Formats: sequence, C-alpha cells, structure tokens
Amino acid sequence: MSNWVLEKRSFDSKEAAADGNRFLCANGYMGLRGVVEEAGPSLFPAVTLAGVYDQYQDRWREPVNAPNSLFMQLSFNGLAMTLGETEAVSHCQTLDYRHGIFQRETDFGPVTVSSQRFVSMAETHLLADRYEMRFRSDGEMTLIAGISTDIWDINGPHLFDWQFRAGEALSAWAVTGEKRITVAAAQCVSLDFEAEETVEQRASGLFRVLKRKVKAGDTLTVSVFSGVYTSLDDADPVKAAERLSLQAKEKGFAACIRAHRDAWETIWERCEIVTEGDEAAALALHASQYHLNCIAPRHAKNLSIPARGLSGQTYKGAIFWDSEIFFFPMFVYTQPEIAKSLLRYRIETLSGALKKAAEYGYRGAFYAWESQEGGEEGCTNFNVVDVFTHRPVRTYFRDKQIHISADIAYALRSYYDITGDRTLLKDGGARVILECARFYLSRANGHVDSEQADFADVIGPDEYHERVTNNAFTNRMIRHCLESALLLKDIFADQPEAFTALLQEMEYEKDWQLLPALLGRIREPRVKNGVVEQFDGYFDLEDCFLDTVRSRLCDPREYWGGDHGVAGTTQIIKQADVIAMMALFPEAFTDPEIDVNWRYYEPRTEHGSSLSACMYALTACRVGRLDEAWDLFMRTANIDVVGGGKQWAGEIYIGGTHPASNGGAWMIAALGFAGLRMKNGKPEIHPNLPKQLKRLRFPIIAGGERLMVEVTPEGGKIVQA
Ligand code: IFM
Repeated sequence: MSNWVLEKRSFDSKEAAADGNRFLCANGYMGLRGVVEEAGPSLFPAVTLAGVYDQYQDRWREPVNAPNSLFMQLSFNGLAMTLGETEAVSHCQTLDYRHGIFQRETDFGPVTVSSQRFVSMAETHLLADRYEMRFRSDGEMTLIAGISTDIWDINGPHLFDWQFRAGEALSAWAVTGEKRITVAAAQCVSLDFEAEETVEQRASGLFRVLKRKVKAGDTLTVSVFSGVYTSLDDADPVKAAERLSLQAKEKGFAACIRAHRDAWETIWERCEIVTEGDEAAALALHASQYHLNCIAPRHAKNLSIPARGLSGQTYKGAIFWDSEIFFFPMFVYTQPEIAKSLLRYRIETLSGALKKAAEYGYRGAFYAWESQEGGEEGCTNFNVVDVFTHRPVRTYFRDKQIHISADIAYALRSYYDITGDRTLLKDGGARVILECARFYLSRANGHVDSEQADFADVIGPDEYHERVTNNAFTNRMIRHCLESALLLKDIFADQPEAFTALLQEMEYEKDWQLLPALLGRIREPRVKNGVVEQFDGYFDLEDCFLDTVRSRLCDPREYWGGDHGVAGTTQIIKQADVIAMMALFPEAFTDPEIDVNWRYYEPRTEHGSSLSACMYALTACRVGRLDEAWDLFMRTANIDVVGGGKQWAGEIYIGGTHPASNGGAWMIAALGFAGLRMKNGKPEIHPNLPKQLKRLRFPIIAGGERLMVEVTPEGGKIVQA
C-alpha cells in the first residue's frame, strides 16, 4: 500500500458507518460518504451539502443531504449483486488521498464489479463514477442507475414535494421544509454497450433500467455524470444540474477525472508536507491533509467548515471554535484565501452574535457555540441525553462557553500577523474584534473583595467542569481579545480618521476607555508548584486516576460531565485546557513552566475529544518530550485512517471525520516539529524533529512570500519557494 492510499480488503456492515467517513470524497461544496453504489440507507450513504440547513419538526437542525445520484444496482440472472446482502468472494476498496478518488472492486462470483468515482475538485457541482462489470458466465443483467431519494438523515426528513424529469438527463428535485430551498440532482450516463432501456419512477427515486444478455468474458462499462445544485447557487437549479451533467458527459469521464486530478495537484503544491523516515506517519499526514483540504470551501468566499466536515450531519453540521483554532492554521499558512473565507463567515454572521449577546442581556458579540447559517445558534440547552432516564440533560455549552468570541478574535489577529494583510480587518474584522471585546466588558464580574475582575460561570475547553469561575484558558483568551482590540489603533495608525470614525459609528468611545482598565484587572490564575490552576477551586477537587473515574461509570456511554457526571467532582478533564492555552501562547510561557504543567495535566486528561492530543503534542515538542510528542502526533494524524472514536451514542449517530485532528496534525508537523512561528512579521523556525523523521519539508506563505521550510536532524532553514 503506498503512503497515499487507504485500502480495505473486506466488508463488514458493522463497520459501514466508520468506513463511510474514512473513505469520504468531498470538494467543499458536498461530501459523498465512502459507501458502495448499491448501498441503501442501512449502510449510511449520503451526499451532504455545505451550508444548507433544515429543521424537521422540533428535531435538531442539521445540514441537508442531497439525493444519491450515483446510485447503481446490478442484478445478474435475477440475483441482486448487493454488498452486505449477497455473499461476495472478495471486496476491496481504496481511497487515493492524492487525488480524492474512491475505488471499489467486488467479486460476486459470476460478475466482478469495479468502479472509480470522485467529487470533482475542478467542477464544484459535479460527481462522477465509472462502473465496470466483468461477467464470468452467460446470463441476463439488469442495471438500475439513477437518483435515489431514499435519503439517510439523522434528524430528517428534509426534502419534500419531489418532482422528476426524464430526458437525456434524469433529474429529481425537492424543497426543504423550513426555508423551501430547492435541492436538485441530475444524472446522465454514457454506456459502452447497447441495452434495452426504460425509465422508471419509483417511490425511492427515478431510475434507468438497462437490460441485456451477456456472455462470459464480457466487460461492460457505464460512466455516470451528475450535477448537484440548490436554489442558493442558481435561480434554476434543475436546469443547472442537467446542463452540467450533459456537459460532463460530452467531455467524457477521462477528461473530467483529469481535470479533477490536476486540481488536486495544485492543492498539494500549496500545502504538501513531505516527510522521510516513517511510512505510517507519511500516510497519516497525507490522510489528515486530504481530509482537511477536501472540505475547504473553495467555491465560496464566506463559508466555514463544520466540526465533522462534510461526512454527514453529526454535530448539526455546525461551525465550532474548531474552525478558528484547529483548521485555520494550515489554511492561513498555505492557502490564505480559505482562511479568509472561514473568517468572512464570522464577519458576515456578526449580527447573529450581537443578537445572541443581547438575548443573554449582554452587549457586543457573543458568537454561537454551534453556528449555522446566519450565525444562528444550533446548540440546544439540552445537548446530551441521559443513558439511564433517556431524558435530555441540561448542558451549558451554549450559554457558558464564552471563549468562542475570543477564539474568533484570536484568528483574526493571527490572519493579520501571518499574512500582513489588513484588508480583512478593514472589511469588518476590526468591527468583530471590537464587538467581541465589548461583549467581555459587559460579561466581566467585579470581584467581591478585590479590585480584580472575574469571569464567573463559564465553561472552558474541558467541558466536563461546567459553570466554573476564572477558567485560565478563557481569561487568557479574553486578555488577548482586549489587547487585539487596543492594537487596532496601531494597525490603523496611518488612517486615524477612519479608525475614529469606526469607533464613533459603533458608539464605542466609552468602551474604548474601559478596555485598558479591564485588561489590568482580569484575574490571574492561581499557580501552585508551578502548575496553573485550571479554574478557581480546581485544586480542591478530588485528585485521582483516570481509571478510577472510569471505574465509577455505571454505563460505558454515560456522560462524564455536568452536575452528575463522574468527572465533575474530580480533577479529571476531558481535553487540553491549560495546555491549550500554553500551545496558543507559546511565547508567554517558559519551557520549565510548560513542562511542569504538561506533567501535571496530561495524566489527568481523558483525551475524550479529538481536539486534545494535538495541543499536548505541540507543547511536548516545545519542551523536548519528543517521544510523547510522536505518540500524540500519530494518534492525531491517524484518526481518520483507523476510523476510531465513538460512532454511536445510544440511538444518536455521532461519528464523522475529525477535521480538528486533521488540522492538529499539520500544526504538530509545522508548528511543533519544525517550530514555525512568526516574529515581527517574519517566519522563523525552532526545529524539534523526532528521531523517526529524517526530513520534513513543506511550503508556506508568510508575510506575502512563498517559502519552503526544510528540517533535517542537522537543522532547518526557510528558503524561497
Ligand atoms: O468543539 C469541540 C469541543 O471542544 C468538544 N466537543 C466537540 C466539539 C466539536 O468538535
């Protein structure tokens, strides 16, 4: 197996949910789960659309899945050749990370089916599949190829009033329940054989039925071209989808796949991390970079990326802090136009954040914890279901995880620091930072017996301890947000009138005076023997081992956090928190400070979130704990290679890809192993290469220059690309 190819040589329907994620093909506009053509809803096929949401009844709002327009079902002599139902002699499926191409080959005995398909990186709305049948005996084949409207949804259905049209292209379209958005798919086929052809409209969609006699030794091929559009993309999405599928058919499969492969090559030129020394690590890095790149919104200027990418509807397809803290770094250093899109999404959803703050009685911008279109809050007050009572549990992620606004301000500032480009700040970014700072001005609590300001009743990244006071991470991020707001005056020093006009327009003059005062008063965390206390009172909690806490569970799926969770009264934390702070502000802490905190918190961390390991790896690099850094790196980078992690919580599907880990893998390689950082607008490196690697090389764009970073055991350099 090359270090660019994921391969699986068996099929087990129990692994279908996880494999659908691992073998995902996507292009930022849509994601096609890695399941075979004939799969019905029990194998979780989906074409998930980016940025299109719907709510069915009072269920969770989630992204919409388009119909499956690559559906194909072969029967031979009356027997359906369906993986998982008909016994197969062998099955192999692969995903080529370099070019985003999914292949399967299934030997059903009398016939072997093989296919090659992709979600075009060159043509945003195009899916294509080349499906080949090799017959070993004489008989009659029936191939059903069409658009399946039998859609697997978690909280659906979302598409209603189906309509169909059959011409050279088959088309199916429907509207979403909530906003009446039209979702359309069209499909054309090109055959290298003659067949009797009929078109059938069934309850499950619109299909071409192709029948013919075959002889042993015959090989027949069908190429399928499908356009997918919504009324958000085009005033006539049905026509647009039909037009695209016809055009693609005209071009032919070979030309379409060539354009798709070329588009991927261009992406790799911008960001490929080349390593030497460890093949498993190379594969894991390719997987991580593939998964993050394939969900980047290249077709848009103002979209962000959901926490589970485009692998389905988990986490309501919502945008979390994952975008700014975990996805953003790779993009800002390699493809800043994508980083810009992530931030434009926040700029354009500021009104949602202002509304949310006002609803809670605050001023300024309080961004949604789980943000959907328009900045709408997708996070409910009851985000967990109790495994014992099956009742919803009141959770406080939505109302107390206030670091989200500062995380966004952090990324806006980093964008400026790394690119040197002020346009984003000018075009709304400065306003966002100022509104976030204003939110913290209104959210701060005076301390009862000192001059200091507390941030009480919050949740930090460690979500197991809810409603705490002075979470070190949160307070540090808030300080940085206030500092960034004040720094804007220097950034726009050459345009003082424009900056003053902005403050006036925002009625900010009084708040501007208050910022330095609050900055000077934010409570510093307690430090004991060099260890930063995660929040007020954390050190007084029971100090015990992870296994002790685990042994207290009555049910393996029990939620560890909240009022009754097993972790709440202990020092066991879900994910990096103080260590995340140290990873984000490396210059604010000395090596011994980081080391002592790392040694304290790592054994107390469950790593119950895929966001955790990379923060520990980054800080481990910094203090020379390279063996630990390597293990955490492999865990991070391999996450969507092995497809680990929970897939189900009771009845709720929670699986998906892990873009935060994918971004984390880039961060560990670039910011950790190479030690890349910006100083006074210039990149510099401080290599910490683990012994497993003989070479590390990757391109960056920093301060407007295209550069190449090279690290070997002998040292490192940054050269012109
Ligand atoms: O943003 C994270 C959070 O920190 C932990 N739970 C999952 C979320 C989405 O990845």
